[in-house]
Amino acid sequence: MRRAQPGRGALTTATAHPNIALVKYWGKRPGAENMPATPSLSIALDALVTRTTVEAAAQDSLRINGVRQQDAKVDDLVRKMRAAFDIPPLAITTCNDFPTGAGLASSASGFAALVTAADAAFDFGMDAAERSVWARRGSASAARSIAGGFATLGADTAWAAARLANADDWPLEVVVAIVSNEAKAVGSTVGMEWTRQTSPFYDGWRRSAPADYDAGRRAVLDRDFATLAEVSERSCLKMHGLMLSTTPPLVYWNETTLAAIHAVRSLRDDGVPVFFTVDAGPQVKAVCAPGHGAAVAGKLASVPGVRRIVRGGIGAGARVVQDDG
Ligand code: 2P0
Repeated sequence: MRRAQPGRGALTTATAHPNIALVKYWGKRPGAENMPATPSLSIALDALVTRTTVEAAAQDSLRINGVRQQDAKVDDLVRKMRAAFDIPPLAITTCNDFPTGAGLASSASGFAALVTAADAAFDFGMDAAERSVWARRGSASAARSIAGGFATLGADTAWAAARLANADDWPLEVVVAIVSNEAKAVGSTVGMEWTRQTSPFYDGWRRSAPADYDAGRRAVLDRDFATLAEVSERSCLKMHGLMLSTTPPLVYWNETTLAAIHAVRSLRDDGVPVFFTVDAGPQVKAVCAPGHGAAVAGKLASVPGVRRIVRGGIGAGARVVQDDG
């Protein structure tokens, strides 16, 4: 067991961005390590931020967006970390500046910020790969929020996310169309397990995912927008086909989701370099080449049912910040 340094545990703050997968993960390998069954490729969203503080305290507590609560996944990760590190009772406070549990990857940014803050507060001395593995144990997509930028998570990265490229290398823009503020009815962990057990398409999904991953990686390395668009939409629609083929069915879209998808496709038909992706929730994320964000935001804002537009670029990895930072 690595020991926490005496006197450590002072209030420490970390931030992390959610990420959206362009090549999706859905389904887990057997075992307790929360290993995805398929590799994934993501971009971090700089416009959305989770801010998490940890501090040694008299007893464990968790506050999410100002509300004291219990969270089985947080409890489970803290328990696993305590088996490896000497960690006193912890006060964890986390805030998202976006809807929680609505398909905006709040668990990804949340676990990435938590592990990063705990590592710094107690001087565990983890490198980014170790933090990524711990974040993955909390929520697999969180592994990618540790890396930030364009991140990959696969067998080739030993299931610790790796940074494939930075925002500066290829400053794509992202426009998120918020089409619902409601928390999703079925969480990803449960939904994935239903899919694994019941979808007749699950084997095809698992077998075909590595080719999408390889094509997506290559497209990022080549800055090949058209190929990245094709691969990303294919991976997204394949995942939602898989979800629809699950018993009970996982229908994460609402009518505005589909209208927004059509709006993105029609923009592309008009020559705008843009593609869509949708995660385990109804929100539509449009990714476009640099300089096209305003046109994409304008089009999506005009879709009936779109409640809010969030525009941004590609964000950095999880990091420690000053308390007033
Ligand atoms: C992804 N999603 O690759 C896919 C696409 C949602 C749709 O990873 O069970 O929160 O905590 O590991 O990482 C959401 O699942 O699930 C997710 P757990 P996670 O981004």
